[in-house]
Amino acid sequence: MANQKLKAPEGTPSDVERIKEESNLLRGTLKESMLEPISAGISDDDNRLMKHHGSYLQDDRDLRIERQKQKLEPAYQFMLRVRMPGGVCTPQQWLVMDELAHKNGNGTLKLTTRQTFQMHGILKWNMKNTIEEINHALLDTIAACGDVNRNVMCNPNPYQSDVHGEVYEWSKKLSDDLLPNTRAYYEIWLDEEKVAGSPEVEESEPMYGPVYLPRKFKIGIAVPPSNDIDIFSQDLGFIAVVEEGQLIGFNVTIGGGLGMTHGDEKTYPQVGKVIGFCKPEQIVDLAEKIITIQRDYGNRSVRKYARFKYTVDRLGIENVVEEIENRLGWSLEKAKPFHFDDNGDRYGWEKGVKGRWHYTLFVETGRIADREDYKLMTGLREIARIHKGDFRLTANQNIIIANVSSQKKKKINELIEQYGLTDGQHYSALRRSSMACVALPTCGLAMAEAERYLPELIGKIDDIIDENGLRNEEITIRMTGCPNSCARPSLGEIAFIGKSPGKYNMYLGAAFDGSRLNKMYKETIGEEEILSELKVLLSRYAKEREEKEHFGDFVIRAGVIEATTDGTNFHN
Ligand code: SRM
Ligand code: SF4
Repeated sequence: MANQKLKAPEGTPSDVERIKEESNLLRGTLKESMLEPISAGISDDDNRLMKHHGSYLQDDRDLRIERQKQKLEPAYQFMLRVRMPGGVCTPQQWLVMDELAHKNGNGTLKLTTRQTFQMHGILKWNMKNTIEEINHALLDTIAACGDVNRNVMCNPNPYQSDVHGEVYEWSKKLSDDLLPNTRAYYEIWLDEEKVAGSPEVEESEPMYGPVYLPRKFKIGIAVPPSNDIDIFSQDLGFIAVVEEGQLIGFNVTIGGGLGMTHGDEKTYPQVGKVIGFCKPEQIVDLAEKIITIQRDYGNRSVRKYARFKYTVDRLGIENVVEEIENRLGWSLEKAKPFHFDDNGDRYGWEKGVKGRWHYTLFVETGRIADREDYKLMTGLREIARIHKGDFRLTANQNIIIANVSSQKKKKINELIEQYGLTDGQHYSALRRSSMACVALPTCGLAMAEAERYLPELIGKIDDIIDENGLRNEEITIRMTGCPNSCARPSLGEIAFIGKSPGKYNMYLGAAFDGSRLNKMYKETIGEEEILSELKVLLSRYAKEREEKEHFGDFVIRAGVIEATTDGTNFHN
């Protein structure tokens, strides 16, 4: 029986709802569109569906104006995102991605903030064989984007302890169990015979329903004391609780999410709230029930108000928890104490369980490419050729060469040195703690540069850092080209969100452990002002900070900005 306290918002369903409804479980006319020979693009309707298959139609924005002048259609190309729970791949899979990036993409790979690969610049005619080859390598792109559950994140180093390994298995299980049922992906890209309408096979989406979710849905699992996956930014988060070396269950968070729209106060970033504790074997059931609540009560008229965080706020968290428990038929236990230290990565060699070694490499802005003076892509390819362990993509856009035996470590180290691959130790700790989203030239929503600009800006901030003796101070710094917040800027101690070319809103004061949002400090400023503001702030920080005080905490104590008031600090 429907819960009387809960109501879905009224309003005409958005166009995307119609497209999904008419799509015959995400098929639409995608297959035909991909074969259509005249345009390098596809229709808007098919592009909406394409996302659920892990891809977006984009155009090279650097070429837009020139092509308009020449009366050419935009330089259409596709971005492809892999589904890879916990960011784990084998050396063979790495080599396939590397080869495809050169053969069909723009010759680079992007390690994303949700621990997976993106390839850019794929032409329509190469999409099918690219997806086929990814699948032959036992990876896929299903549900990497779209109104479904996305890549499930988890702490990237399963060899850190047995619990880390166990948690990784749960992230895979969640990812697999929450996949859509439709065979559309297999028919369109992998030549599976059409099942829809055939009398033998009943195709349905018992959990998602025929129109899927009102919006994307994100799940992550953190293993304290590391909050490297930014648990509080997830729609649904699980915080591992370990007693005497055993995983006894998870604290559950709901309602996190960071996207917003400039100037629209009805949109906002928000950290998830802890609602209780469950046992490991209960998490799939719990995730399914929460997803069905978002399916039933999420906003289907206005997409920018449709994320689960808004559903939770509109319905009231107590009512949502009550509904979760009604649907489950059991109750969550009281949350257990937990503590996070930071939301960054630990670089360099580390020894894990079973005597295996792991090397975390610093990958600035997550871009795997060869530059004239830094052959990162070639170096990693050579490592993949001899590596017998695996690779782990981190949520901070870095990579772990993981599970290396003591014998292999020497050989891998030789390659690291030969190619000058770096764990970032010779950079400032600020640079090592940086993240930037893709933004220009591929992202259609970018208002300003991010990936192509942040490294340069940090070079200039580094001068101030050095003047003040702060080279080894870890301060998280994040930049995005727009307020959609793909590099989780609201959880950076210093953050920049693009407003227009060269102009950013500047934010300060997030917690170093990712548990408190930052606040806007200056609006629409350019490089000169950014540097002059930071000159004052960093010099004050160097002189006035208390022992072990993080920059994000300092700016609040010093009254530079006010603390956020929504009770977001979870220190126990
Ligand atoms: Fe994102 C849309 C890139 C993580 C919030 N994101 C996009 C699109 C697809 C642009 C578009 O819709 O046309 C970007 C593609 C750019 C390109 O050229 O590749 C894009 N998002 C990324 C990635 C690749 C950034 C990166 O540099 O690593 C990340 C891919 C993650 C993955 O592997 O799945 C990425 N996006 C995020 C995150 C961070 C996270 O999930 O941990 C967020 C904020 C957290 C959240 O969801 O609240 C995020 N992306 C968005 C939003 C805003 C959603 C909202 O709540 O309003 C959009 C826009 C949208 O969905 O309409 C968006
Ligand atoms: Fe694009 Fe904005 Fe996401 Fe950056 S934050 S990748 S500019 S959508």
